[in-house]
Amino acid sequence: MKTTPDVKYIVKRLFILLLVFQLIACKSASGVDFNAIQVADTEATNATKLLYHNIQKISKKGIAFGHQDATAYGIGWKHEDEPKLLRSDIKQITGDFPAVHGYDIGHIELGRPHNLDTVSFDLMRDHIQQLYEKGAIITMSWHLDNPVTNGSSWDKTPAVPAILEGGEQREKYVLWVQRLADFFNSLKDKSGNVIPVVFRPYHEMNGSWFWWGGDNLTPEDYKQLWKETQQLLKQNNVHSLLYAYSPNTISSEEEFDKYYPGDEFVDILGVDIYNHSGNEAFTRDVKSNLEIVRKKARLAGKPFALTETGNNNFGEDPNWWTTTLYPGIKDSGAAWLLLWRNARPSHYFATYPGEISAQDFKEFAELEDILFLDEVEDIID
Ligand code: BMA
Repeated sequence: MKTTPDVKYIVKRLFILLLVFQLIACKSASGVDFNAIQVADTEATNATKLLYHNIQKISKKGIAFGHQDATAYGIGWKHEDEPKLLRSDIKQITGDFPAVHGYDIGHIELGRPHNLDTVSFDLMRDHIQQLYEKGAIITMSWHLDNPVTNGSSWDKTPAVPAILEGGEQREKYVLWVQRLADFFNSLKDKSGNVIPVVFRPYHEMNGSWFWWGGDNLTPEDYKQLWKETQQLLKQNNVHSLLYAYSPNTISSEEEFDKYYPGDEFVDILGVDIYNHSGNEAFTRDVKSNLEIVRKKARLAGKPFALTETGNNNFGEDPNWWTTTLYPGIKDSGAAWLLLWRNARPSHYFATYPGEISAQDFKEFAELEDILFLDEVEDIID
C-alpha cells in the first residue's frame, strides 16, 4: 500500500483549484478582473471590458495612432479596386497600420448598403474583423440623417424633441436604432463573439453645424437623447459598446460639461480639434483642451482621447506632425488620436505617399510614444 502522497495527484488538484478560483474571481487568463471593471453598460460583455482595460493600459505607454477609413480608401485608391489587399496610406509610409481605426456608420439607419461616404458596410465589417484580430481598436461615429426632414446631419432643422420618447418621430428613431444595433451585433470575431467598439455618437454637440448640436437643441434634450439612445441599444441586445463623448474645441471646463450626460453614461472622454485657426492656435488648443479633458477624466477614473483631429490646411506645412501636432499631444496622457479621412487631394487630413509632410510623418511615427498596430499588439492583454 502507498503511504506517501502522490505528487502528481496533488499538483493536479491544486491546478483544478486554481482554475475554479480564477472562474470565481472572474479573471481572464491574463489576470484581468472583469468584476472590477465598470462601464456605462452594466451588462457589457467581457470583451468590451477588456477593450476598456486595454485602452487604459495603452494610455500609460503612449498615444495610439488612429485614422478614419484607413483601409477603405486613400488618396488615389479604393479598397474595392484591389479587394485582396489590406492597404492604408499610413502603412505605405510607415510600414505599419494605424492602431485605431475609425468608421462612420451614417446611413446605417436608412438600411442602405453604403455609408454616407460610399463605404460599404460589408467592407467595413470585413475590415473590422481583420483589424480586430490584429489588436486594433475600432471607433465609430454616426453622421445620421435628420429624422424630421430626411436631410443630412448638417440639416439644422430641430429634430431632437421629435425623436425623444413621446415625440412624433419616435417610431422612426426606434427603427433607426434597431438597424444600428443589428450592425453592431453583426460584427463578430473568428469565434463568433461580438467585437467591442468605441461608439461616439452625437459628436461636436457644442457647435451648431449638426441638428444635434448648439443652437439646434437644449443641453437637457441632448443629455436625454444620449441616455435614450443608450437605452434603446441595450433593449436591442447591444452590449459591446464603450461610449465616447466628444465636443469640438472647448474654451472652458464649463463648455465641456454643458452637454455631458454624466459619468454613469460615458466611458471615454474626448475632444475634436482641427487647425482651422492656424497652427499656433491649434497647438495651444490641443494642449489646453487635453489638459481640461485629462482633469475631468482623471476625476472620473476614465480614459480620454483626441477623438478627431487633422490638418485642414492641406499641403502647406512640411513639418506639421513634429512641430505642430506633437507639441500639443506630447505627455498629454491621451489614449489615442484619430486623424480624419484621406478622401481626395482637396479633402484629406493625414498624409499619403508623396505628400508634402510624408517625410515628417515618418519621423513622427518613429517617436517612442506614438504607437502603431504592432506596438499596441504588444501592450494589450
Ligand atoms: C466630414 C467630411 C464629410 C464626411 C463626414 C462623414 O467631416 O469628411 O465629407 O461625409 O465627415 O465622414
